[in-house]
Amino acid sequence: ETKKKNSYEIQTLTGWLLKQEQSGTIDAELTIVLSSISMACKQIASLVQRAGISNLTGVQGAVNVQGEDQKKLDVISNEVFTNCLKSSGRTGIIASEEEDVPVAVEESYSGNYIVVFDPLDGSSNIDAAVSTGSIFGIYAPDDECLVDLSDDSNLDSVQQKCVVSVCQPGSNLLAAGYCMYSSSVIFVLTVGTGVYVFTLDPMYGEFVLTQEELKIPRAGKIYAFNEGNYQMWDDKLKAYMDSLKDPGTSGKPYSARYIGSLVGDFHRTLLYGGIYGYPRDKKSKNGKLRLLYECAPMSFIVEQAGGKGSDGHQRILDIKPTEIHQRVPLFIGSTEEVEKLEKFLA
Ligand code: AHM
Ligand code: MG
Repeated sequence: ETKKKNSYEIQTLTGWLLKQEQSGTIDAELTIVLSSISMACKQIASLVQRAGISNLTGVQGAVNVQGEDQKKLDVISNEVFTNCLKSSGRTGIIASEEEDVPVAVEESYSGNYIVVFDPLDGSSNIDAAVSTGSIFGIYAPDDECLVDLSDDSNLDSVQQKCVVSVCQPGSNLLAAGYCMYSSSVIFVLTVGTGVYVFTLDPMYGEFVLTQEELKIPRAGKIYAFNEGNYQMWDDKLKAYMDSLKDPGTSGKPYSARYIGSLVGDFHRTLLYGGIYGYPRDKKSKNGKLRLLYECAPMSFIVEQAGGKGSDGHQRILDIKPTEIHQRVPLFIGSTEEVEKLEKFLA
C-alpha cells in the first residue's frame, strides 16, 4: 500500500518560488517579479469572475469617481499587471499588448528585469464567460534603457533603447508562464527547469502546486485551428488539414477543438497532446498572434514540456523580433504533430 501524503502538506506558489531561490535556480529579484505577477493574476481572476455582476450593479469598474465610462476589462487588466510589476521595484522595462511602446519603469529599485505580457488574451470571450488568460515572459535585466531621473534625457531616445532591449529572441527567456481564467484558475510556470502547474485554491486564495514537471504527450489526435479561414490558406496547409480528417486505416480521424482563446486552447493541447495552429492566410500575411508576448512565452513553455513551437519552418524561439507587436504564424504542441505539419509545409 502506498503511503498517503500528509493531507495538510501543500506547496504554495510562494513556497515553491522560495525553494527555487534557495536552490539558486532564480535570484531574489526574479522571485519578487514572479510573485507580483501571480498577485496581478489573482486580481484579474476576480475581475473576470465578477465581470457580469459588475456590469449589472456597477459595483466595480463601472462609472468611476471622475464620471468616466467603464473601462474594458483588458484595459483594466493591463493597469493591474503594470501596477503590480511597477510596485515590485524589480522590473526595468515592461512591454504589453495594450501599450504601443515599451515602458521604462521609473520606480525600479533593483533587478530591472524585462517583462513582456498580454494581460488579458482572448478578451472577446469574456461576455460569454468563456476561458481567457494572461501570458508573460521575462528576460534578463538590461541597464541600457533605464530612465535616468538625474538628467533630463529625452524620453524618446529611452524608448528607442527599450525597443532594442525588448526585441530579443525567445531563446533568451528566463521564465515564462500564463494564467488561465476558467472553471479553475490555473497558473502555469517555467523558469527553465520544467513546467509547473498551480491551481488557485479559492479557500486559501493561494496558488497550490498541482502538477510537477508536466510533459506534453509526444503525439495527440486533436487539432485546434480556426478553420473558417480554410479558403484563405495556402494549398500545402489545406492538404495538411485534409489529411487530419482522413479516417485512414484506424477509422479515426483527428478531433477538432477550438475555443478561440489561446491560453485555453494551448492548455488543453499541453495536457492532452495535439496541435494548435494560427497560420498566415491571404488576409493576414503573418498570422494573427504576436511573437513577443504570445508565441515566444508559449513556445518556451511547450519546449520545457517536451513539445515544439514552430512558425511552420523554423523554431519560434530562434526568431528575433524587429518590432514589439510583430506577428508570426504559430504551430505549437506535441513534437510529432508539429513535425508532421512542417513536412507538409516544406
Ligand atoms: P487578442 O489578443 O485580440 O485577444 O487575440 C488573440 C486571440 C487568441 O487568444 C486566439 O487564439 C485567437 O485570437 C483567436 O483568433 P480567431 O478569432 O481569429 O480565431
Ligand atoms: Mg492577445
